[in-house]
Amino acid sequence: MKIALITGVTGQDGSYLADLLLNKGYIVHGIVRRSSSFNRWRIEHLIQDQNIYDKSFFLHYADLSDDASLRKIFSKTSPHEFYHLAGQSHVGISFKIPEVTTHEIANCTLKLLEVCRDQDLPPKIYLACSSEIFGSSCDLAQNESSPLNPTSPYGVAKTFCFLTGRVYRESYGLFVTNGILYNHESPRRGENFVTQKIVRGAASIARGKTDVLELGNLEIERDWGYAPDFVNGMWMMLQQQNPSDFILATGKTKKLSDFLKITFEYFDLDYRKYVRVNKKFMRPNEPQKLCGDSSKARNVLKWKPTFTFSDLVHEMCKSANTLQ
Ligand code: NDP
Ligand code: GDR
Repeated sequence: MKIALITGVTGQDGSYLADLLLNKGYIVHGIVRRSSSFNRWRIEHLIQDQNIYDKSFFLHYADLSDDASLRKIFSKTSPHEFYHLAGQSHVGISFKIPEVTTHEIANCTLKLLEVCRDQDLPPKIYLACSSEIFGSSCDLAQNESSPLNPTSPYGVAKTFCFLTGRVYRESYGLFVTNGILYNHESPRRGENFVTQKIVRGAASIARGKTDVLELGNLEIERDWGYAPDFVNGMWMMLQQQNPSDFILATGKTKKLSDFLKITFEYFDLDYRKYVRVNKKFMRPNEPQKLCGDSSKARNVLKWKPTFTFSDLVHEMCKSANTLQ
């Protein structure tokens, strides 16, 4: 029976990954940190399931900064697969808290690679890299060999993580796979990412609770996909014989106005009447457009997205519509 360890199990991707691995018959260990209010809503269905919780799904307290607890969890669980997803994940906020962002994404990833190296049987390792490593790319669609040109503290830290993963693979023969993932969204997306902010904002306007949605840069274009598709790709990467780097992306770039239009139409509204720009949500710098070329993942892993852009927006709108 395969054993997996996930950091960031309470997040969007970690929660879908736990669902996927449990469905495949894995024993899943997730790392959670202490916070003043409980934030386990994404894995609540697993915690409430008596056939799963503390039988095939286990939670362990730790923090990326707490070396002793992390080492103990590795000794106790001996994972075959290690999915490292935790860390400060908001690009805009990385400009406000650059040190903690860099510490969590760069230093703590390095530390975890060292912990893995010290295991008698090191696990296969997945590192959560990001399209933000390409930043303002000169390539129309980026592939695994595109130049690295990050534009935020978050992007720089993920670039460190990406390059360090390669160094540990090539120097020590560790199975380290970098997943370079483009934006992926879902009803479990955090509330301060733009897609969730838009669908929840539109739902609130439709219910008459608010009459305006304030956003930052409306001119950007992103390659938005569906999170469960991407999590499936993470698992596929660790089923390979050899480690490598893979881009996961739909290859189709959409404007923010496309997302707004489909969302507000779902609620029978015209977004142009409600959206205002507030400089508070602008970033000092960012890529204007990102588009991923996932040919390698499609050819080698046989991965492909199952959701279209409008499937994704509608799924998120449907979920936001059920909230009070
Ligand atoms: P989320 O923000 O939803 O989840 C982040 C997770 O990391 C949460 O479980 C959070 O715990 C945990 N975490 C943060 N800091 C610490 C810490 N110091 N110690 C322990 N746990 C911590 O992110 P996503 O699920 O969307 O993304 C997963 C990973 O993939 C991230 O590394 C992100 O940067 C990367 N990524 C995401 C993409 C996307 O589009 N979603 C695209 C490319 C990369 P808590 O719940 O307690 O806050
Ligand atoms: P991103 O996602 O920065 O790409 O990082 P986010 O949804 O935060 O922003 C996407 C784009 O929308 C613009 N934008 C706004 N963004 C937010 N959050 N709030 C706003 O009000 C707003 N108005 C406009 C942003 O400027 C940006 O261009 C996500 C995260 O999941 C990262 O962890 C991951 O690495 C990348 O995707 C790929």
